[in-house]
Amino acid sequence: MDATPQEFDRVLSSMCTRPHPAAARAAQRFLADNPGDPATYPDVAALEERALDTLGTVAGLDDPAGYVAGGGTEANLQAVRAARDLAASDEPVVVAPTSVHFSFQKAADVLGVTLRLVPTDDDHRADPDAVAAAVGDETALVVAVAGTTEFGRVDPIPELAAIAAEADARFHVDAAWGGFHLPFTEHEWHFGHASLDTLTIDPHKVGRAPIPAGGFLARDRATLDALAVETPYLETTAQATLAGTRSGAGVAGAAAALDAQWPDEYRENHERAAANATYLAEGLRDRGYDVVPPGLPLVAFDLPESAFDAVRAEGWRLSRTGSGEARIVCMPHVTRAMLEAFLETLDAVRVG
Ligand code: 0PR
Repeated sequence: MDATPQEFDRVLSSMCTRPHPAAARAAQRFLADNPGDPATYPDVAALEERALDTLGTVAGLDDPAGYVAGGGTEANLQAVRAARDLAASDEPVVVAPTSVHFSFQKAADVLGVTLRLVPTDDDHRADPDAVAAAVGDETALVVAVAGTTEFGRVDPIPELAAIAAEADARFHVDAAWGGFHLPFTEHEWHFGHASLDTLTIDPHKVGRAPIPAGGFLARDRATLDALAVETPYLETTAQATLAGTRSGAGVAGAAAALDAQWPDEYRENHERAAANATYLAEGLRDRGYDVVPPGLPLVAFDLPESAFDAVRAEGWRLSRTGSGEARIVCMPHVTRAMLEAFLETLDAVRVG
């Protein structure tokens, strides 16, 4: 098979995007380096420290602990793992809104903890009263989402942090997708705004790093110590990551993406994406579609099955939420011209 990479000019629902050119170049240079063995590959290890520092700056954390993970799934799993291992209870429970990414289901399965999902409010955000009612002595971790996968919502982070603290539970924020939009909004979401223990923020989504590059941040070094295992035959003595061998391309790409874009290009991207989301939501409303008002730049709207199939047949890569709305993620590659063309397709399939 003569395979070619996917063009991005009709990709609307993915959280992946074209990597930043500087990040792609850096990735190419570090293809064979293994950040999992910093004593043998010190330069890529230094790039990881640099990336981590910038991620800390983005997320309001001086001197962050953490690392460049394989993606948001690994970062979320590690947050659950640390909470499980530091918990007082033998049967730890993770309390999270139903809007959490399905990676928490995987984490619960792999780690043998119970995931207690709490219904969201009418605006698809975590409901603090419902979360407070769901926590108890066995709660090891409360999870909030800053930029939900389906509706781009930001949970009330300070209130949820207070509920976690009251219950003596740890608190994790999943900003895997939202983390490079939020610094340019009024939302309270990071370590500087509330008492968080851990946070996920992925360079390989809005950060425009090549895949794989997730971000796992922890307030205290003790979190990483809880995750660390001894590495008897390596020069370094312990490893806190889930993977052993890791992608030097991912780490170097993330460091270069952050260097090139934080903060100015990320701000420009946010402003462009937010304007595009508003444009699209208005365009859809003008045409009579029911639109979920966008939070962060992601537009979900009701689209009949037949129209959904027809636009997909025109090559648009579109997916749906669990409740059936079509969803368009205004990623860096999603331009105004693309959205105009998409609306034209919608008009054509409606007439046709
Ligand atoms: N947390 C949140 C809030 C996410 O949206 C995602 C991914 C994750 C964690 C997990 O991150 P990784 O996929 O890096 O492990 N959300 C995307 C989604 O489910 C993943 C995705 C990305 C799916 C690109 C399709 C695609 O083309 O939509």
